[in-house]
Amino acid sequence: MKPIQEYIAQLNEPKSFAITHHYNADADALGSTLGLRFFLEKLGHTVTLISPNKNPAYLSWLPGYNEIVVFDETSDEVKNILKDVDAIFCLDFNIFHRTKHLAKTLEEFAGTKILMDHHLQPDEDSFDYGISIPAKSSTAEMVYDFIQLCQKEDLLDKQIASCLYIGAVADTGGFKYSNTAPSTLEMAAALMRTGIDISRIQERTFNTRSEGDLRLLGYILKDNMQLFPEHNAALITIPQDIYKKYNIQSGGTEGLVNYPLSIGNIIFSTFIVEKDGEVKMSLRSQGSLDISNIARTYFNGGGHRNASGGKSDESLEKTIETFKEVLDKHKKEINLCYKELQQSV
Ligand SMILES: [Mn+2]
Repeated sequence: MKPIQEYIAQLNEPKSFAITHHYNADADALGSTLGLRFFLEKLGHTVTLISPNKNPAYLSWLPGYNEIVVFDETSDEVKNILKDVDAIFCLDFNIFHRTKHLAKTLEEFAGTKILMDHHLQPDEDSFDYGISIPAKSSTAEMVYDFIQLCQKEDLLDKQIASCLYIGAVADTGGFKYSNTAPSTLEMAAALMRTGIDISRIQERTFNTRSEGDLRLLGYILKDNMQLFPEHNAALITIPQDIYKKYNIQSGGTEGLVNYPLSIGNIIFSTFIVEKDGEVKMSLRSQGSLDISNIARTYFNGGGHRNASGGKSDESLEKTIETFKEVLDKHKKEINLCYKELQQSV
C-alpha cells in the first residue's frame, strides 16, 4: 500500500469513483463516505456510493442518503457500475470481509483500491494506496484531513460539514471518548464555521428512538444487565425472542453497550445479541484497557482499543460462558486498569 499522498495528483483529471464502507453502517461510515463523495464531486469527479447492506433509518436525514446503492439489494447493478469505475475508496474498515457479501466483488475489482481507515491491523496488501491511523477519532476526521492535504479547505460547505460532523460526534460519543484529540475539536470548529446547525444535526440523529427502543432499554437495564463488580465489568445479552418481542429495528440497539460504563466502577462493558442465527457482540472499555485484543483472541473480531466487535460460532448460552471465562482470565489486567484510572484526574 502506497501512501495516499501519492494518489492526490491523480485527482487533477476527472475520474469515476466508488466509495464504500463496512457492513451495518453507523454514523461514521455514512458520514465519512458521504462527506468524501460531495468533496470529490466538487473536484469534478463522478461518484457512486455503495453500501454493503440496508442503511439505518436514523441516518436518513443525511444528504445523499437516498442515492446510496445497496449491494445486498442490487448486486448486479453494483457490479455493472464498478466496470466503469477508476478507483474505489474503502472507508471505515480495513479488511474486505468486513463488507460481508460485497467482499468478493471488492477483491475482484480491477481498478485502484484506496484505504482510509482508523481500525487496528489493516490488511495493507489488499490496497494500492491508503492511510491507516488507529489513533484518529473517526474516519470522518480522516476525510477532513484528506481535504486539507489536497489544500481544498475552501471547498468545505454545509453539506460536507454536516456529514463529517456527525461521523466524528458518533465515534467520539459527542467528543467525550479518549479518541478525541485537539485536531478533532479543531475540525469541529472549522465545520461549524460553514454554518451548520450542530444542535439540530444531533437531534435528528439521536432523538429518533421508537417507543419500542425505549421500552427495550428499560427492560434491559432492569432485568438483563449483569454486573461483575469484582471484575469491573458488565454484560448485556439479547436473545433472539427479545428482538421479536420489542420489534427491534436495525440501529435500535445502537449505544446500549455504553450504559453500564456510567456506573463508577465498571470500565468494561459487553453486549451480546443473538440475531438471524448469529451471535454477535460489541465491547467497550475505558482507559488503557485494550479490548480489541480480547475481541481478536476469543471472538473472531477486533477494532479499537476502547471499542471493538466480535462474533461467536457457539450458542448464546455457550458464548456467555466463554465470556465469563475470559473475564476471569483477564481479571488482574482489568482491575489494574481500573486502579490506574482511579489515580488519574
Ligand atoms: Mn469509525
